[in-house]
Amino acid sequence: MEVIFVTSNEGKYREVRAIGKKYGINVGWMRMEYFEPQGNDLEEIAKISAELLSEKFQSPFFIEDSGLFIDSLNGFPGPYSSYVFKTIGNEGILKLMKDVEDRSAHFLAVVAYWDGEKVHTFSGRVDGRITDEMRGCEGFGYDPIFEYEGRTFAEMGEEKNEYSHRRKAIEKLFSWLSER
Ligand code: ITT
Repeated sequence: MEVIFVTSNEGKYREVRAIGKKYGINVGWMRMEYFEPQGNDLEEIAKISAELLSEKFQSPFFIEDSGLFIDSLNGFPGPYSSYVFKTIGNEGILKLMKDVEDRSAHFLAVVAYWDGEKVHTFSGRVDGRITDEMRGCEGFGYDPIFEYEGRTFAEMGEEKNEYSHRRKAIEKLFSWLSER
């Protein structure tokens, strides 16, 4: 089975392709940016984005919207994670978190699959903490500052795929597709 993943983010695509292999699902990459409405609810954003995008596609596809939510910053950057990463990046987040004691945070991923008629969503979450400094050089985005059970995602390499928010959301999609 082949499914198309629409994303501009190569790091996301690589991870999803590796998860697909475990399910015998071949993940094709449609590399493009698409319109995402603003809002506070990742699931709503992913659903509307996929619906809008479906006007351009003849066959099924999925997108994935994700974000980093930091407790002591009331969930910031959350749905604005992409913009915040491009503007202040990991260094900016570490500055905001300087001397902050509560460093708990989570990643959330929402996958929105267009089946040709409607959108189905699947979500995944992983809890961890924000480090004091960047560690590790693998992965992408906020991986060097997100620690899960003692190691940052950027220090884990492929192992990140066992625990990540994306793994959990994508696994739900792939097992649902396998049962159909
Ligand atoms: P799309 O084309 O798929 O939208 P994007 O990079 O803009 O790609 P999002 O809109 O979902 O993706 O924004 C998510 C932001 O959070 C983005 O800056 C990512 O780098 C970051 N992010 C998401 N998942 C991550 C992960 O597993 N590790 C580190 N950073 C992550």
